[in-house]
Amino acid sequence: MHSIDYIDSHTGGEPTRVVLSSVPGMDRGSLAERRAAFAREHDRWRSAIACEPRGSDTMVGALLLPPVETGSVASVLFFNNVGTLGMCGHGTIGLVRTLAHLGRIGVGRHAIDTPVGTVVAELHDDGRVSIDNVESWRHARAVAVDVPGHGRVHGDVAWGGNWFFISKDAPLPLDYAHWRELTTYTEAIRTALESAGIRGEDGAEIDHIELNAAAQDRANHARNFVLCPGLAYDRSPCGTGLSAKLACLAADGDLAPGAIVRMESVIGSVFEGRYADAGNGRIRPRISGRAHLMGEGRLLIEDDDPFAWGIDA
Ligand code: PYC
Repeated sequence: MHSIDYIDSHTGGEPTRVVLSSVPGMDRGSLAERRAAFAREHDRWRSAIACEPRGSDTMVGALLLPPVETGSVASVLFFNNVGTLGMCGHGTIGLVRTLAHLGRIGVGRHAIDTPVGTVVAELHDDGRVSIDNVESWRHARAVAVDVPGHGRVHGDVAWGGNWFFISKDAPLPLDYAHWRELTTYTEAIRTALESAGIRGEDGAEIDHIELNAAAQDRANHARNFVLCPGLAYDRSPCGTGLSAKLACLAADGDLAPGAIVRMESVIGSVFEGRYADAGNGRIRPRISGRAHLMGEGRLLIEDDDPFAWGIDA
């Protein structure tokens, strides 16, 4: 029998499962190499932790590792029901809440290493968390893609720690009541991008699709719907998606450095975003939100359980 200690939190409704136990093969190499090794050789641990019956398609796992950079407090590898993630904004906010709960960090700034770079998290004294995310940029503007059943859809391709296609072309209001139709629509966009060979830099797959619309709450500036790689929609306003959106707003000259964007998710949870100019057409986004603890415990993996390693394993 294997056992895995974890702490669950949610950030704006999107869950994060911080994995405190060690997983085989994760003790050497750069974080990018460990991410690749986790996917290649230890994928059953991902599915055991994130997939049903212990997890769900919304679950983001956060494998907690020792820091690799001098001055960092921790490293983290994020994963979900289908694979690994470069960065995860809501997940980092959940990780910071968890590290504070464990007494490993206090109020202040803390560097955290990820496979796509080091981010700096600030735990505020009211419990909110701000993340200075990895540098983000727009790769391509107003890309057109023909989506079967929906016609031509336009959007920007941008990096915010993951690759996003960001569009204002939405057939329906971005309401919780329409999450099924919006999921089907954004999945069709994703398939069409893949068929058309539209990718991010260096041929990277665009595995997140983000729709943007006006906010429904007058206190906010915009609302999004984000389809995650495993085809669940993000309950939070998606920290890496907001970072990518800030890069597009900056590239269009529609948002000044330091100006705040309050982004609602499709369930109405809110992240605040702003950016600093990083030069060369890039920005350094700062995303703020709040996570709440939900549970802590020990996952058990019995050898004779036919679904020991998760339903997709
Ligand atoms: O907050 O960056 C994020 C995120 C990515 C996937 C789910 N949430």
